[in-house]
Amino acid sequence: MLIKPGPLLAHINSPEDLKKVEPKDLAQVSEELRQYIIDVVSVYGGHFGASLGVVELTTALHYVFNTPSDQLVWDVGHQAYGHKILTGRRDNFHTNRVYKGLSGFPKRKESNYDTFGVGHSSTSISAALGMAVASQYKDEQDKHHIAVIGDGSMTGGMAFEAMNHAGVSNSNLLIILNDNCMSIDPNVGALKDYLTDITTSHAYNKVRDEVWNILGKTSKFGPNAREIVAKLENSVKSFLLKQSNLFESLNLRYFGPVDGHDVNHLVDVLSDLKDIPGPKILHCVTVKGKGYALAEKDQTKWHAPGKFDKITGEIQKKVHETPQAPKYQQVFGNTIVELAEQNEKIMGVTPAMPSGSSMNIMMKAMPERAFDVGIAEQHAVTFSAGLATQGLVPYCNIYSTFMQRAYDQVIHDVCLQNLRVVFCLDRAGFAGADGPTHHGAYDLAYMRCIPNMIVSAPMNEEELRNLMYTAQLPGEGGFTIRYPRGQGVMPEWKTPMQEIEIGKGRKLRDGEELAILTIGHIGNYAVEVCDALEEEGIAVAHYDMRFVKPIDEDMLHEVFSKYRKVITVEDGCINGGFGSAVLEFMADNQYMSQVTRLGIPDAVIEHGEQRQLHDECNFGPEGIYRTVKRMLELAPATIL
Ligand SMILES: Cc1ncc(C[n+]2csc(CCOP(=O)(O)OP(=O)(O)O)c2C)c(N)n1
Repeated sequence: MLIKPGPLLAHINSPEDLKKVEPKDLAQVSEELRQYIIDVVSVYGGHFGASLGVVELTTALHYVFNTPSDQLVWDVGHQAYGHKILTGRRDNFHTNRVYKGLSGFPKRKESNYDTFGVGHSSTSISAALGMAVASQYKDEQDKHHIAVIGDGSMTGGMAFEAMNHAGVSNSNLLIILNDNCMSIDPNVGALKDYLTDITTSHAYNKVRDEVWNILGKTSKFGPNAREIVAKLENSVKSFLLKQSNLFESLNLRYFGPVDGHDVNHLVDVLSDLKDIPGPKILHCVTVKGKGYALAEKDQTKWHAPGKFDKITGEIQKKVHETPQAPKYQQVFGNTIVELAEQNEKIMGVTPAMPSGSSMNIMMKAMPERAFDVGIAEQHAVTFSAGLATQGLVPYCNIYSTFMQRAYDQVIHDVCLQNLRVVFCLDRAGFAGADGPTHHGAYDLAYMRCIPNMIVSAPMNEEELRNLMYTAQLPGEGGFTIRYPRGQGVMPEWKTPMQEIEIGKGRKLRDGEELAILTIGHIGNYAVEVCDALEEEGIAVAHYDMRFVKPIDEDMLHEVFSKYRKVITVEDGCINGGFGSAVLEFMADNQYMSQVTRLGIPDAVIEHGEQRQLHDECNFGPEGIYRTVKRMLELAPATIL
């Protein structure tokens, strides 16, 4: 479907073209950019509200700064659609997030204007500071370095680590705080309150006015009153700002707050800031979803709504003829409440993903027992460890990819102290259209090497519930349960929960020559393959191992005694993951079977639908089927 840009936008193929636009027409360019984002995202899907909120800012930044020589870094990057459209990718923009198309986030490989690859939050200030210090070192004095970071991302510890460094760096860094009071869900924490305070109360301005009024009234200083007040005002200002402004206290010059939707004012302010050297911050107030009424009203829903009818605002839903299985997320959200009703020690923790993980169900039902701690994975884990020291049982739900941030906390704060913290790793395996920054590819490998850690993955909803039930029974150490984004396989999922023996797998069927060993939801592909093979008269065994650690050694003894051909399947990295655990067992126990490991190869796998990516990596049903056939043709291994 051809989507036509507005008349001005149609001629903008680069920031050079944008700079030819008269200032009076910038508002129209912004409006056309907004409309184009609405037109494309409504048809093709993607992130939505965040990009609408920074349309004017994006236009002003590319108008004022000399990109790509000036380095513009977007935090997270889900708001950079306008940036992509203005920097030569307008006509490809309909391929955004599609297999082999544009990435949904800035990506260095994709464009010179994408100065830094993003997807995980709170990295922009560090990256831009690194660039600024490099420019200083190379004596490139004229270069500007700009980090655009949302108030949600500002809650991440890295942003503060970077500001702490920037404040003593004397580098040419401009931080733009895009403050829309929202993360994906409403932003949380004391920083949010602080930002609202400085936006609404203007403590400094109030005091200045009071000083002026007092002096004006008494007119003690006669005709020089104005001059004296100006002097006094300056010293009061610098004193008060240092005292009361968080950013000034960190040695960053603070400007704002400014209206982030007044493009001409933004152009003036940014032009002025260009002349002010050193690290500085501009506080910009914007509205997430600006210009699309429904998105302004329900900002969480319209963060990434999928395809929708732009006129009616109706979001497309797939129509199914048969009852559908629920999403794992939904099962998690309902099950944790069910468990918490029975066990008063259970607590819920999520770093900024209440809706995505469904922890919002518990936050609503039991607000005093479930916490959104902001985009703060490290804190989420250590906070959970703290709860555990007091005998509580925290369920810390973190997307697999974001858990990478908190690895040391898992080792140092949870496992070394053998504390029972339950890690529910959502979005494990391929994240789909979000791409490599979001794939949960490494968790099996990075969790299984830690002592005092149980690593499990359910193959269906019943298994997820049973694992969640088992994890809250008395026990020690970390307990990881990882599951993918999306639907399970059991429409009737509200099964009574029961304990699973830790480290015990399930034999799903016997075979003759070959066994398939799977972990987690991906095992359902093996079921399909075994069914198809059975119809051909080939009996292949299938074991759902459930646990990568402790791995079911009795079951593996059975497998390697009986089958000389084994295939392992996982939707995690093949290096060091589940298949590696099986190979280690085989070597350690002197077995000798032919083993093929299927999983995510040692490469960056780009974005696409989960199924496309499984097929690309050869562990979709066809890949497993082909592998079985190939292995059955192999001559049996001989011991030399
Ligand atoms: C480390 C990490 N944790 C969680 C996320 C998921 N996430 C993506 S966008 C977002 C909200 C960001 O809020 P903000 O920076 O204010 O930008 P806005 O969407 O409001 O424009 C979150 C939590 C992430 N990208 N990275």
